Formats: sequence, C-alpha cells, structure tokens
Amino acid sequence: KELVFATNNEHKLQEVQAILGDRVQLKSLAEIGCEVDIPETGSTFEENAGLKSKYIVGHYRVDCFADDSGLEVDALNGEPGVYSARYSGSREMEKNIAFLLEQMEGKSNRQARFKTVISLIIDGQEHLFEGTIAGEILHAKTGKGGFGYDPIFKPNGYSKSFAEMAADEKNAISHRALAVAKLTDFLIKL
Ligand code: ITT
Repeated sequence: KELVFATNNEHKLQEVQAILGDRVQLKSLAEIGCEVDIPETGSTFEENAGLKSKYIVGHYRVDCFADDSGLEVDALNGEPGVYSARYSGSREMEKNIAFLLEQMEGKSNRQARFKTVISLIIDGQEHLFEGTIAGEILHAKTGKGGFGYDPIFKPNGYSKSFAEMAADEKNAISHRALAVAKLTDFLIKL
C-alpha cells in the first residue's frame, strides 16, 4: 500500500517510515512533484495538520496524511506549541533551542510535552490521531541524534534525552510513534 506523507521534514518522514516498516510505503511530497511550503496559519496542531493534508488532497487528488507537531512547555504557557518550527523567528533549530533555553532561565518547573497530531484523508474523509509524551526541558543540549528539540528534551522515567537515544529507542516511545500506532491500527482495518 502507498500513501503520501505531506511533509517537507525529512526527519519526520524517516521516523514514520521506520515505525511503519514495510506495511505501508510512504511517498514524499517531492515524489508527487510538490515543492511548496504549505501555509500553516492555524492555532492548533489539529488545524495545521488538516491544512496540510487538505492542501495535498485538493491539489493532487491522492490519499495522504500530514503531521503537525511541537513542544508545549508548562512554564511558558504551552509555548512554543504550533510555533515550534520558528520560535525564535528563524527556522534554524540552533537558534530556536537557544531562545527556548533563555526563556526558561530562572523557571523551576521544567515540565513539557511533545505532541503530534496526524490528519489522514482517505476517500475525502478526515481522521485525526494524536500522541503525547511528557518530559522535562534540560538545562543544556545533550546528545547528537534525532532532530528539532530532541537534545533538550528528556522523557519522564528515562535518564537520556531524545537525542541520546538510538532511533529505535525514541521510536518506541515518542509522541509521533503513539500517533502513528493509532494511524496504523486504523489503516490495517481498512
Ligand atoms: P512539515 O510542516 O513540513 O511537516 P515542519 O518541520 O515545519 O515540517 P511542524 O510544522 O510540525 O513541522 O513543526 C514541528 C517542529 O516541532 C519541528 O520543526 C521541530 O522543531 C519540533 N518537533 C516536532 N517533532 C519533534 C521531535 O520528534 N523531536 C524534536 N523536535 C520535534
């Protein structure tokens, strides 16, 4: 079975393909000839995931899904949230991480969560799947793996940051893995 994953983020594509294994063959936006950065003007992950999947269905008439995700920090009233990819005003994660660590100076509550919402559109019908993992914001970057905010996020109950984990360790517990598990459950029942 083939399915388009409406993302420009190569790391997301690799993670989700690794979780799905050979059950589903994912097609990237590049493979269907789409090179646009789909507008994400919504104020929730649900809305933005839906904007991305609906854009692709509208323009390419294919079944597809999109992932909108981000980091919600309690002491920052849930920020960066839907602004995770450009929290500092730039898409450079080096800058976004530095900016977030700066906002956290002097905060004793460092609890946060990663959240993923997947919007799947099959036969014109939207289905939403979500996954969340709670953890804490570290004081400095730790580890070289993963992507995005992984070097400053340590899931609760673990002693390593997401960036210190092997890909399959992160993929066994992550927000994205939980959302993809729900997506897979749905797809295999079709
Ligand atoms: P697409 O919209 O093309 O899918 P994007 O990178 O713009 O790619 P989002 O709009 O969903 O994706 O932004 C999510 C940002 O949140 C992402 O750029 C990362 O900085 C961060 N993020 C999401 N999932 C993450 C993860 O598993 N580990 C670390 N950071 C993550």
